Amino acid sequence: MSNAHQDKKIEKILILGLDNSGKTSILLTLQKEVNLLSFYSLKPTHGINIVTIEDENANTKYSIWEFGGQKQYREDYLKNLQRYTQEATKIIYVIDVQDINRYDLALDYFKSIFELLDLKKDNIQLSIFLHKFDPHLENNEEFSYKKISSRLLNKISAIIPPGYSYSIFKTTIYTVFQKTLLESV
Ligand SMILES: Nc1nc2c(ncn2[C@@H]2O[C@H](COP(=O)(O)OP(=O)(O)OP(=O)(O)O)[C@@H](O)[C@H]2O)c(=O)[nH]1
Ligand SMILES: [Mg+2]
Repeated sequence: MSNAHQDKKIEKILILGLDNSGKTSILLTLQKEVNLLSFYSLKPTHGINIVTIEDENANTKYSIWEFGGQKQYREDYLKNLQRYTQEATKIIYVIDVQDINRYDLALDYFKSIFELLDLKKDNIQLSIFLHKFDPHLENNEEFSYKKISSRLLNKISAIIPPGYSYSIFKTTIYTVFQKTLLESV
């Protein structure tokens, strides 16, 4: 029997963000879920949900840890954060871009996480997903680069110490479906 399975590199990725920001949905898209109904019937995640995804081509196994974002859980994680980040290679922080009223809460949670971690020392990459950036928002003034910069981007960069590199992505479950449609033509 081949031992290729054991040779796979394991990457531990943590996904954090407020409740309802779209973390489980992002996990589903990573698992190549294409049935829209699966996204509509989602329930809040209780505690931590760990999913393993294998990438045959990259010979890598991803262990993805979703941290259910409801308030009672958030407080708990912050008490034990160092334990969870052990051996993590990447943190994805998800912000629901459509939930403008909760931007400040999302930024507060981000700040609390960041203050407890030494990402540079632990060699953890950071990505921020501005999620639910659905196609119809692209031409909406409320979500223009200027508005997003003053409400989110500038505040994010003020939280992150200078010299620490991170990536910010606009994400939405809908482009996955658009892509699927195009590819199948
Ligand atoms: N418009 C839109 N809705 C989305 C998108 N992604 C997820 N949703 C919806 O947002 C809701 C919450 O999604 P979840 O993935 O369960 O959110 P979560 O961050 O896992 O929530 P917790 O587990 O409670 O922390 C669901 O009704 C999804 O269908 C998106 O890209 N666009
Ligand atoms: Mg969830």
